[in-house]
Amino acid sequence: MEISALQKARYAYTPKLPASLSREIAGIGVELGAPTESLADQKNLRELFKNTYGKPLATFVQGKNDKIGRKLAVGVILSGGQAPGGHNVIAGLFDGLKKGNPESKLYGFLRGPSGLIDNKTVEITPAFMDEYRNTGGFDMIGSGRTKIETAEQFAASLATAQKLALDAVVIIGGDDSNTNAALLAEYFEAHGTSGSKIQVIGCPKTIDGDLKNEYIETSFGFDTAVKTYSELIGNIERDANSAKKYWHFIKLMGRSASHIALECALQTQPNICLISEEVEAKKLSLGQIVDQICDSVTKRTANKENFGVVLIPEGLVEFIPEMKALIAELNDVMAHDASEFASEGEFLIKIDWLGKKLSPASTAVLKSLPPEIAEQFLMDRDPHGNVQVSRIETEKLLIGMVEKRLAGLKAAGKYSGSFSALGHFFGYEGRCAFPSNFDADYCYSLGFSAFVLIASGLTGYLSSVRNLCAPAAQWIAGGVPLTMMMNMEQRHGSQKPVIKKALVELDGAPFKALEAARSTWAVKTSFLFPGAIQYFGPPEVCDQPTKTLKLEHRR
Ligand code: FBP
Repeated sequence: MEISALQKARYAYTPKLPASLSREIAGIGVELGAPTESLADQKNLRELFKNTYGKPLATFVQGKNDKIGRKLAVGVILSGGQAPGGHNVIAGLFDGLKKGNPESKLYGFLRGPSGLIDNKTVEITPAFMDEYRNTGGFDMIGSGRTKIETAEQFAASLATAQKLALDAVVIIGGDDSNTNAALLAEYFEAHGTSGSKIQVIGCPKTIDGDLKNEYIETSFGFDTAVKTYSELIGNIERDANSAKKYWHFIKLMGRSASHIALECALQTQPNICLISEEVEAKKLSLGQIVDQICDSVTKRTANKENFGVVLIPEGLVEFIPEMKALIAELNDVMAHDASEFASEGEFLIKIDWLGKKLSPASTAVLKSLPPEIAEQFLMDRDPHGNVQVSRIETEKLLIGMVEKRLAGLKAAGKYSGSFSALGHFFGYEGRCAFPSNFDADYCYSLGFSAFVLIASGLTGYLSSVRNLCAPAAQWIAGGVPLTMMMNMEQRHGSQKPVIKKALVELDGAPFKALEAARSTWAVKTSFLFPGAIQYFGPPEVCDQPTKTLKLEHRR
C-alpha cells in the first residue's frame, strides 16, 4: 500500500493516556459510585431496562484488579457517520486487550451493526492494526447505519456473539447508536446463558458534538472536524477580503445541533453565524432570518464592503417553527403511510397527495419552497427516522431569499450595493481527516477505557474520559451507565427510550461569547484565520482543545 509522508509520520505517533491508565495493568482499579437514575422518565426506563438500569458511575483509580488479566474475546463496531479518531479507539481497545492478556482476541464487525447481525467479521491482528494507527476514516472495518431493532435482529446479534464466543461487544457511535448499545446490553443480560453474559460498552463518537453531558465533555471527532472546517472558512474569508466581491453562504454539518457552526464562528469570526437553537427559542421565521442577513449586507455596503461570510448550521430548517411543524408532519406521514407515499411516484403527484394529509399551514409552507428544495424535504429518512438535513440545500434557499429581499430594497431605494453570493457545504470534508493530536489521544484513551470496563466485568456503560482541558496525564477515565443519559422521546410516531441529544445551550459560555461579539462582526470585517491542523510543533499550536471545550470546562 502506498502511503503519504504524513501517514508514515503519524504511524510513529504515540497517543497519550491518562495516568490512571498508563500504570502497570494489574494496578488499574475500578471505583464504583452510588446507583444512578436516568435523566427523566425513571419509571418507564426502570421497567424497560430491568437488568441494566441505574448502575453506578465507574472511575479508574490506582488499585488491584484481579480480573484484568483474563483472556477475552471482544467484537468492535463502528456505527453511523465517520468521525476522525475511530481507528484510534480500536487501537486503544486492541492494545489494552493485548496488554491484559496477549492471547485475547479482537474482531471487527464489518460495515457497522449489520456485521454483528450477519456475522461478518475480520480478526484484528497486530499488523492489520498498525496500518491504521492515528489515521482518519473508518475504512479499517467500515461503518453503517443499520439499527438493531427487530426481535430477529437482536436474536441474530446474540447468536453471532455466542458463535464467536465473545465476552463483549464495543459499539463506537453517536446518541442513536449508543441507545442501541443500551438496548443490546439489556437484551444480552436478559437472554444470555447465565454465567456467560455478553457485555456491551459504548464509545462517544460524532463530529456533531451533541453527545455530551456532565460526564462526557465532548464526543470524539468534533475537535478535528471543526478545526478542518475552520481552516476552510478562514481561507474563504481571506479570499472574500481579497476579491471583495462575494458573499459566501456556508452550511456546516452537525445534524440538529449547532455546536459545529458555533465553534467555527468562535474560531473564524464570520459576519453572521446562525444558531438553530436560538432560532427556535426566539421563534424566528425564515423571513426574520433573511431580514437579519440583509441588515448586515446593507450595513456593510454602506462601508463599501460588498462581501461577507455567513455560517449556517445544517439542521437550521428543523428549528424554524413553520419548517419544524412541516418536518414533524412529514415524518409521521412517511412513518405511517410509507408504502402509499412511496407509490405516489412523481414529485408533483406526491405534493398533491400530501396536501390531503398535511395541515393547511404545512401544505402552504411546502408549496412556498422552490420545487428543488421542497423535493429535498421528501427524501428518505435515515434508519432512526431523522430527516437527512445534510441533503437539504439551506444555503441555496437563503441565498435565493436574500437576493429577492435585496431586490425589493433596491427598488424601494433603500439599498444600492451589489450582492453576489456563493453557496458551500462543508461536511464530508472534515469527517475523515487525520485526527488532531487531541482526538488521537482522546480516542486511544476511550478505547483503552472500554477495555478496562470489559475486563472489570461491567456492561451497559459508555466509556468516559474527562478533565480534557488539562494535560492528558490528568484526564479522568471511567464509565457512565448508558441508562443515566436516557429519557423517552417521540420517534417514528411512538414513545421510545433514547439518549438525550445535547443542543447548544443559550445560557452556556460558548453561545454567550458569540452573542457578545456578533454585532461587531456583522458590520466590521473581523475575520480570524486559524490555518490547518498542525501535528508537529509547539503545544499552543498543536495541542489546544476547542474553544467550546475551554469555555465550558476550563476552571
Ligand atoms: P453521526 O450522528 O452518525 O455521527 O453522523 C453525523 C453526520 O455527519 C451528520 O453531521 C450528518 O447530518 C450525517 O452524519 C450525514 O449522514 P450520511 O453520512 O449518512 O450522509
